Amino acid sequence: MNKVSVIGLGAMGSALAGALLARRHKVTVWNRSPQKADSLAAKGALRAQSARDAVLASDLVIACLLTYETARDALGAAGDALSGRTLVNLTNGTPQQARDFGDWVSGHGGDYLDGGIMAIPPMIGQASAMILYSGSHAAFDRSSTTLQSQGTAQYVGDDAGRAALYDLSLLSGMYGLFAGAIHATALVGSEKIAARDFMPMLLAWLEAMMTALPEMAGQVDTGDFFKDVVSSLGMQAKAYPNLIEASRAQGVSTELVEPMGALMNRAVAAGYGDADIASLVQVISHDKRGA
Ligand code: FVH
Repeated sequence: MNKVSVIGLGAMGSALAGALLARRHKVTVWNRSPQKADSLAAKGALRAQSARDAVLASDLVIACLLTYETARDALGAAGDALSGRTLVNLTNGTPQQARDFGDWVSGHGGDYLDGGIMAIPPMIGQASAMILYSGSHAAFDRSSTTLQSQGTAQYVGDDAGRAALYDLSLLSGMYGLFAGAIHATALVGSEKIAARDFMPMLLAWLEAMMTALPEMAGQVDTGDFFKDVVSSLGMQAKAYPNLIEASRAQGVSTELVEPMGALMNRAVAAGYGDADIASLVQVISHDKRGA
C-alpha cells in the first residue's frame, strides 16, 4: 500500500483523495474545515489533526488548495516536515508562483512537483483527466504509479513553472472558446432562438474552424504569415465591426468581442492586412506591459 497525504479537500482535492482510496492507497487527509474529510474517512482515509501531521504521515504529499496564498497559509508551518519528502502541488497559479513555491520546498530539503489539472473533479481517476507535471524528474518517476492513478500524468519539464504555463495556456484556449460561444448564444437569443436549437450549428462551425489550427501553428513556427493566405486579416477587420454593431442593435453587450476587433485593427495598422489571422500571435507577443 502506497502512503499518500492529501492536503485540501475542496471539490478537486476530495476527488483526488477518492481516486487514491479507490486504488487502495493508504491516504491521510487534512482540510482547514475538518468536516470535508468525513466522507473520505468513511471510505478509509486517515484524518490528520494538522497540515504538518499530514505531511509527516507520508513520503508523498499532494496539496490542492484554492490559491498559492492559501497553500502558504496551509503549509507554512509544515516546512521543516517536508525534508526528504515529495510535495506535489496541484493548486492553480502562475509559473513564477510555482517556481517560488518549489524553491521554498527545496529550501526545506523536499522534492517539488508542480501540477496543472486539465480536468474537472468527476473526471479524476480516468484516462481522460490530463494532469501536467513539472519540477523534479526523479520525484515524478518515483511517484509515477500513484500519479497515473489520478489521470493521465504527463511530465513537461524540470522548470517547476512549466506545468503552470501549459495549464494557463490551455485555459486561455478554453475561455476563448467559451467567450465566443457565450456571445454567439446571446446574439441568436436576442431573436428568441433557443440555445439548444442553435448549438448543433455552432458546434459544426467550430469543428470546421478548428481544423485550421495546425496550419496556424505552422505559420507561427515559421513566422511566415503572408504565404497562401485564404482569408486575409484586412478582410476580416472590415467585417468584424458588423458583429459589434449588430450586437449593440440587438441589445447584447459587446464586452466579450470588442478586444478582438481592436487587436485586428492594430495589426492591420502595423502592416498585417494581407497576412493570415495567425499573425496576431506575433502582434501580441513580447508585450511585457503587465510584467
Ligand atoms: N474544480 C475544478 O473544476 C478545477 C479543475 C482544475 C483545477 N482547479 C484548481 O484546483 C484547485 C482547488 O480547486 P477546488 O475545486 O478544490 O476548489 P474549492 O472546492 O473551492 O476548494 C478550495 C480548497 O482550498 C482550501 N482553502 C481555501 N483557503 C484556505 C486557507 N486560507 N487555508 C487553508 N485552506 C484553504 C479550502 O478549504 P476549506 O474552505 O474547505 O476550509 C478547500 O480545501 C484550485 O487552485 C483550482 O483553480 C479546480
